[in-house]
Amino acid sequence: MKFKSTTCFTSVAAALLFSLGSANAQTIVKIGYTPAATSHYGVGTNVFCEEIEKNTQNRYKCQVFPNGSVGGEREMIEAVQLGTLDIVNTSTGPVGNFVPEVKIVDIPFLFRDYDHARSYFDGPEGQALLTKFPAKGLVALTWTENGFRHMTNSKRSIVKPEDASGLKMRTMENKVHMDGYKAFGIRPTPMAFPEVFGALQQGIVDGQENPIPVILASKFSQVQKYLSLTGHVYSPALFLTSPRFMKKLSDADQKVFYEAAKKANIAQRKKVNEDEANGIAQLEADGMIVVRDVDGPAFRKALDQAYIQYGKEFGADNIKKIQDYK
Ligand code: EAX
Repeated sequence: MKFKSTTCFTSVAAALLFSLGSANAQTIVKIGYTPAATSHYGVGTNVFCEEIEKNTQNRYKCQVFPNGSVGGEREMIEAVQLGTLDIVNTSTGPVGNFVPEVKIVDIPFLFRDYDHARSYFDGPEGQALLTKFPAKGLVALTWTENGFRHMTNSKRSIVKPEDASGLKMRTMENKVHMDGYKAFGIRPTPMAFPEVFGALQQGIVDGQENPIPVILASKFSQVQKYLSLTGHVYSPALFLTSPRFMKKLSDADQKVFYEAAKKANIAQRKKVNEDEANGIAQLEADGMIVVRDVDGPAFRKALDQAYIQYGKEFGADNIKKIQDYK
């Protein structure tokens, strides 16, 4: 008798707890990126998180890992595939190693300016690239933006490729970039982003290249004297998750995540615009010597041979199609 009533009580309590639990169930979404929380990645990610929290009535909540605190971009993409991280806001730096179709967009001097790049990625070709990810255990929620990359170093002002020649520069783990930079005479040293500040500080490398928003947020002015506005390559970014993660969401929640990513992209690009407008003066005020009148044609010319190689690898027509995209 006693036994029976205990059992009864236990099952009622369990049922009650279960229903309370499911009413309040909150799923934590782990999301990471390499730059600081103050960066354009931080701005975009915060908008994403606010949107999913608001539009799922807090059934989903972000746990954000900025500063490469859970790894560099390659490691975070692997973690997303494995399911130990839910989402990464990453540049395309290492992405071509996972989804080869993306490599073509990393060719130096492919995009003229922000309008060109943004309209390409928002257009049918850019959107079609996003469909290549599921086959590789990834889902691309949206393109977003890192920005046009510029060179910094501790040795000298770079105006033309000869000035860059011989410098040991940290690059992303991206062969398309490295092939181009070799043509400038640079000695490329691929390295994950979380190691870059230390490597610059210790003189393991002379320089690095990144967009203004990254240079700012990473305080590279503390360890680099010279900034040249080479704009030698556009660096796209992506919100990546996995098919496994998406399958756990209802159709309505999937829509919320896609819409949140779109809003995040708008905010992230806006922060890039602001940093482009104000950041260079800030870096000068921080003591950097800035070269604005870079010899663009000489840098482009230095890539003639590399472009022949790119043409063989990606198809000269495909490259031209992107360059001519309107
Ligand atoms: O994605 O690794 C890099 O240089 C990237 O530009 C940076 O982490 C932002």
